[in-house]
Amino acid sequence: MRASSSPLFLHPPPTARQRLTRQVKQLAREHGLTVSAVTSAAAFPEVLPILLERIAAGHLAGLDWFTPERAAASCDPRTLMDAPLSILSVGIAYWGDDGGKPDDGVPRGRISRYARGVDYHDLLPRRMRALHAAIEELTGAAIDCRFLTDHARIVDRAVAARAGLGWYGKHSCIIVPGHGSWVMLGEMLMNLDLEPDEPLAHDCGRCHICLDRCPTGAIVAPYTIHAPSCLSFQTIEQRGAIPRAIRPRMGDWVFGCDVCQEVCPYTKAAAKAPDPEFLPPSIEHAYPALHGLLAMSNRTFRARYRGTAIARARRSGLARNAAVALGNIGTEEDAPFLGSVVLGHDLALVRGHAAWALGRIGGRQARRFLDLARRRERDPEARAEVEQALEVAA
Ligand code: B12
Ligand code: SF4
Ligand code: SF4
Repeated sequence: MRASSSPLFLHPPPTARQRLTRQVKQLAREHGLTVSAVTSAAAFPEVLPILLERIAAGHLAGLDWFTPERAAASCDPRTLMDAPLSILSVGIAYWGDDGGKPDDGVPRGRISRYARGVDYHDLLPRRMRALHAAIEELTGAAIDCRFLTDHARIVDRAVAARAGLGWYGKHSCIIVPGHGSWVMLGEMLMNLDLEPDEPLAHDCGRCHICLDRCPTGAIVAPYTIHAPSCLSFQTIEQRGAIPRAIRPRMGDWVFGCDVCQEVCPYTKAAAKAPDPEFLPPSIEHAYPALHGLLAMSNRTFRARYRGTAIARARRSGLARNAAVALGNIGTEEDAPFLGSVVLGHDLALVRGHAAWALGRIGGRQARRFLDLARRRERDPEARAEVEQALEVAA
């Protein structure tokens, strides 16, 4: 018998590094990290030209921290730690059945699924830290580690793609086998030598559904997002007025946008097993009443949304978004409420967007409130909104 046909030869025993890597991944699952995969801590030289080209083309305009210098640093993990050896790319999955928007006659907005529960900026590092302690216990050694998620110093998706945690969809999100793109990503950069995984050989083929269905055409080409057109940017990062051309396309989104992910065929195959900490504690964290968002005090805002990613939009941003959403889905019945916002809200940004909403809804009552606001409004931008709304109000 030839040596090569021996079962021992075909299945060599795992090396110590492979055994350790398997144990680390098992520990990751036990610590609430749905998926994990390993890549080396080498630089990402192929990513830098893409980032620089996107900055130069204006696709990242408005994200002021996204400078060429930051982009360069984010492509080299060695700027974060002396002699790192491996990156453990991790993710928490959050797709599930949410029952849909309630049909209760209340005009309600829509919040992106990733933001409905505990803020992932807190959740991922908390679980990664617990995993780190478990790895130190396992190895009996102190391990240098940086915990990263949504950090300007690393490109989360590039790490996940090289580690084979998932692959790039044309909507530019990482699609993770069995979970679709509904996975929030993080990394542990460590001076621990783990066995790297291979990137996945998978792509979207001829599908282009997400490009066709994006409400604003923000996916300007496969794998290319024009951030200023993306509803996620406008509803979360934008601090001033939302461009008028984008407002009608927002529909009922008041925080983020999930459309390109929802329409993706891989979502149908995604496990409906959201991590419990991603679940909304109340309907106001998933489908909030728009009148409530517009009437909200700072104190209510903090009490309701502290500890969630929604807090990033601030009360001003969320109320502004609610005004736009009410303009899109509201009826003449909402005119008196919007009128009270136009005449009485403490923030000019919100008064201006409520004026836009009244103009879009139109009708006799809407025009009456806008006329009154034209006489009373002192803020120049809000006043300009009122005047433009009067021009379009039918
Ligand atoms: C800036 C940013 C945004 C911006 C810009 C989005 C963008 N696409 O760049 C805005 C505010 C618009 C945004 C929106 C969203 N974001 Co965001 N965002 C980031 C952030 C901070 C940086 C992303 C970045 O580097 N962009 C620069 C561009 C150039 O990178 P990119 O679009 O990913 O492009 C890559 C691919 O296109 C690929 N590529 C280019 N050409 C080609 C060609 C081929 C053939 C292939 C295969 C690949 C490929 O290479 C590029 C570099 O990796 C990351 C966190 C982080 N630190 O990494 C989160 C992150 C990307 N966002 C995330 C999420 C969840 C979202 C939203 C879904 C939120 C929502 N529901 O509203 C939307 C999705 C919008 C979309 N379709 O991308 C997750 C994505 C998780 C995942 N599974 O992919 C991240 C990773 C945060 C996290 N830690 O989980 N986001
Ligand atoms: S998040 Fe919404 S607006 Fe942004 S690219 Fe996806 S579908 Fe378009
Ligand atoms: S919708 Fe189609 S093109 Fe877009 S990410 Fe999903 S599979 Fe790829």
